[in-house]
Amino acid sequence: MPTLAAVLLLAGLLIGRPLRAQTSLLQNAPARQVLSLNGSWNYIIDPYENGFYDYRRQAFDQSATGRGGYYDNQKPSSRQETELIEYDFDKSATLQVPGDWNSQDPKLLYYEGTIWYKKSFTLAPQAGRRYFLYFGAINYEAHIYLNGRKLGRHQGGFTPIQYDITPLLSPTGENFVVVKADNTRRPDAVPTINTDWWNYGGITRDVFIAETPATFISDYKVQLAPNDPNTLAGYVRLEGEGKAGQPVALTIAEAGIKHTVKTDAQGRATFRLPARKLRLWSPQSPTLYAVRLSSGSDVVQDRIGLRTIATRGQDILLNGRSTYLRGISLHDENPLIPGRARGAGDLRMLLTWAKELGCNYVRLAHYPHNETMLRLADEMGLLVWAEVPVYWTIAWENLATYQNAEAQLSDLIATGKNRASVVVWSVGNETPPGEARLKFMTSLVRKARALDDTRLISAALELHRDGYQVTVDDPLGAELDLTSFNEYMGWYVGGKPSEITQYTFAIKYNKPVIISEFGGDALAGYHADADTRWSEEYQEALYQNQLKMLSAIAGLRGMTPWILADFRATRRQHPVYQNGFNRKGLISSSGVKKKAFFVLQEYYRQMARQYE
Ligand code: GCB
Repeated sequence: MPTLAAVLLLAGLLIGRPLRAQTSLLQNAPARQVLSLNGSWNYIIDPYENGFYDYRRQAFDQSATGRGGYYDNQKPSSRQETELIEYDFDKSATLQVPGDWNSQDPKLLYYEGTIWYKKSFTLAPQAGRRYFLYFGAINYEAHIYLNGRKLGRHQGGFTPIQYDITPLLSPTGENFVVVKADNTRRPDAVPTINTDWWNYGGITRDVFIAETPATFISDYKVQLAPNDPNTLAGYVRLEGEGKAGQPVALTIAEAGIKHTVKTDAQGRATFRLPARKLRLWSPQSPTLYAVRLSSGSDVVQDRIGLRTIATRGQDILLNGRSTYLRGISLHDENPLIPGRARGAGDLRMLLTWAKELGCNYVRLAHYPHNETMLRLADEMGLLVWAEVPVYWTIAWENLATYQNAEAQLSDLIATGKNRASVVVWSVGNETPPGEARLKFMTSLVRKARALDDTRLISAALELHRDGYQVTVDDPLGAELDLTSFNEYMGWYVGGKPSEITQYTFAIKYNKPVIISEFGGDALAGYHADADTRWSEEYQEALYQNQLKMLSAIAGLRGMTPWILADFRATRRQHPVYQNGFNRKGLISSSGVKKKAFFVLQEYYRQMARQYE
């Protein structure tokens, strides 16, 4: 009898069989020579998946010819319409990419299902060059085709997707790419069907074609060795025919570093170098060094910050100094659209608000955010908690679900590993204790450690209560570097805000405590007394008393209250106070700061004085 694991694996391979394996992600892909495919894409709404299955529900792309789906982008061969073609991308409306579809057309606000996208572009391939089609993110499942040929299928709405398209580009230079994007929620997906954020669909991040020489630097990591400010450590990897035994030069001119390594048979080389008198990266002084890697004709430039992060007992040590994480949680959403953040402008607005609040830290909840966000955090001096959407009730027993979560975690780490801002990898949020979940989450923690030994690993846990006694003893906590938990005293539980100062915390682990969430809803502009829910005064009192209550925790080293700004959430249905928004923001969906914003701002001023 084959094991369940073997059957699942085989099923996954057959169903998801890509015609072209996804190539490992190019490090720093946007810094390559790129042809942007952002802008207008024609689209077809296809709730019946008519462009994917025939009328017997057989997938066209699994048929003998592989033809028949909308990805053929068929056109009548003569001006007279003699052939039966029931779609026409070029005569269809357009959506802007990057961007979710929900916020671009009122009839798509609640849409969950398939939308086809098509973009034509001109690119004549040059001999000796390689071309990679790169999508920053597509939510949730994508089938991707170039010139009618399938590149592959990808699951997961927040991580990059990349294919080597060199052999498929048309010699004439005229090409088209078609994407079937499907945001249908599924119980065994990551995240699962139940979340407290909007299920924005579509091609939500940048799309481009990155060009490299035939042999090229595909990956690198340049960071300080764990807990060692005087040693630079990392690796580089080449791909392509000449990848073995090649010299690769690493230059950081401002730090006086010039070092050459030679790749092994797999195209890999590691390095460990003394690096003295570096100006270390920190929120107060976010120094970024110009880093240059070159091999043969390939050159990649980056701007990299160097810092150490570690824990000692209940302290978090940033560059060896005890630090307090003055944080805020945020979604990858611009509340003013409202919709997914579309690029650097939207993201900078969010981080500027966080800086105004007095933050040195942000929790990028609950899924991988845009690579641009991590770079902005580097530049603006904000530490980052980065997370995968292992949220609430995942299908813990399903092997394919685990593999999916692990792939998303690996891609998150691949994308963020050179960013000084990122100090915490989080493997999930509010997952219910139990044996299968512990196994699943522990495997993710170990995977994260194996991939990156230079950052802290955590997860947002839950607590339990007995009278005024709160206990945090989730066994997963033993695996983690930080004790982080969400608590909603004064909102979901625990009585009114004025009562919550009576709670005391028993925390099992001798580790830094970072409160990953607390908060309550307030409708901006609604004023009442501090016992009236939804009022700004209620939220203000909740923050005042939360800060009192939490300050009694000896190991408290930071927090990321929920949340910077109001955000769309389908579960939030109160017709007066919510209207499809989670109103726990300190800033409203029209950009107005609520009273609680100033409570937290004042507390962060004090904490900055105490720790800096
Ligand atoms: C939580 C979740 C977060 C929700 C929040 C809320 O614990 O982690 O995703 O949005 O509570 O508002 O209920």
